Amino acid sequence: MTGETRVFFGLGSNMGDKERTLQEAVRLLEAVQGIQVLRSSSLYETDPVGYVEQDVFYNLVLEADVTLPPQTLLEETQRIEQQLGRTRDIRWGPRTVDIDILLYGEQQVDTEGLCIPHPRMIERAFVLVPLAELVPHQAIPLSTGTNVSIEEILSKLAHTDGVRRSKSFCWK
Ligand code: PH2
Ligand code: MG
Ligand code: MG
Repeated sequence: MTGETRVFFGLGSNMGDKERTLQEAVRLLEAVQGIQVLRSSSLYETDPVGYVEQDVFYNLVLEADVTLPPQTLLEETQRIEQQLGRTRDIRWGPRTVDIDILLYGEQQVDTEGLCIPHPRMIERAFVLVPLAELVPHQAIPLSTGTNVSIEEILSKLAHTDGVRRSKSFCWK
C-alpha cells in the first residue's frame, strides 16, 4: 500500500449533455478504489483551443487523493473515457469527455503515453483558470527544473477571455 498523493485532474466535454457527462465522469472516478475526489472547481464554458471548428467546451478541475501509481491511474481514466463514449478521431477534436492527469503530487513522469505535469497545461487558460480557483499558490514543477506558482503562470497568459465561469459544479 503506497501513501496518498494529491492529484489534480482536468476534465473537458463538448458533445452531448456536457454537464451530465462531467458529473458521470466524476461519479466514475469516485467509484475507483484508490481515488477519493475532494473538491471541484466551478464549471467553465470555454472556447475551443487547437481545433476551433467545434462546439464550446465545459471544463473543470478536480482535486483528489489517490493511492494508485500514475500508470494505473491513466488506465482508469482511459477506461472511464471509453465507458462514456469517447472515440479518438480528430486530435484536439470533439469529445464526450477528456480526463487529463494534470499534477501527481510533486512528481514528474515522462513515459510513453504519460507526461506529468501535463505538458500543455501551462499554456491553457481552460486548465489554469479552474486550477487557480482551487490552489492558486501551488507550485508546478517545470521541465526546466524550476517551480512556478499557478497564479504566476496565469498572470503571464495573454488571453483568458475564452474561459468564462458558468456556475458551481455539483458532483455529489
Ligand atoms: N481540449 C483539447 C483541445 N482543445 N479546448 C477547450 N476549450 N477545452 C478543452 O478541454 C480542450 C480544448 C484537447 O484535450
Ligand atoms: Mg486534454
Ligand atoms: Mg486527454
